Amino acid sequence: MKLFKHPLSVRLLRSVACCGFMLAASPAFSQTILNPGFEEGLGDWVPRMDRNMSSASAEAAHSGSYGLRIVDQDDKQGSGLLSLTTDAEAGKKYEMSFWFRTVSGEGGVQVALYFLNQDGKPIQKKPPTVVPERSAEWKRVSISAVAPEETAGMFIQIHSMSVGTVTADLDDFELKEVAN
Ligand SMILES: [Ca+2]
Repeated sequence: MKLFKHPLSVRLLRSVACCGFMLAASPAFSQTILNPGFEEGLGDWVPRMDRNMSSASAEAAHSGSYGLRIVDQDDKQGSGLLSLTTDAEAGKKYEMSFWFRTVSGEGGVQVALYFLNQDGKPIQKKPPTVVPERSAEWKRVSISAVAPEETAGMFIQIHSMSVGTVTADLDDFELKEVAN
């Protein structure tokens, strides 16, 4: 029986998140993604090379009071936001979903699901990634993937692509095991 949230581990994860993908050596990850609807601002999300492009905004809410708004006005650089790592097991299939809409701009936003080994390192060079099509209306986007061998955890990366500018809203993330 694992704890839903282990405060010390979460602090460790936060303290090392600035240094790339090195996460806590002895994982005690939460079982589900924390703050999936941005109701607590960017709490439990980790900006990484974000350039202050990601923020929680009432205008970006699909449900609740807040959502994630990405304002990328730089046509050479993009945003970066990571979820905390959650439990995952090799061989199990996981579905990541979220709601998305485009406010303005032609640039893309890519959302990737990284699987990590026990050392907190990404296993795949090219993680499962989805780039939602432009849509002025909210739409649900999902992707599923089987966790590769050696998987010990997983996290979500939200990145507005470096080429092009875009303002986009994302909300109501969900990450769950599905039938394989
Ligand atoms: Ca929300």
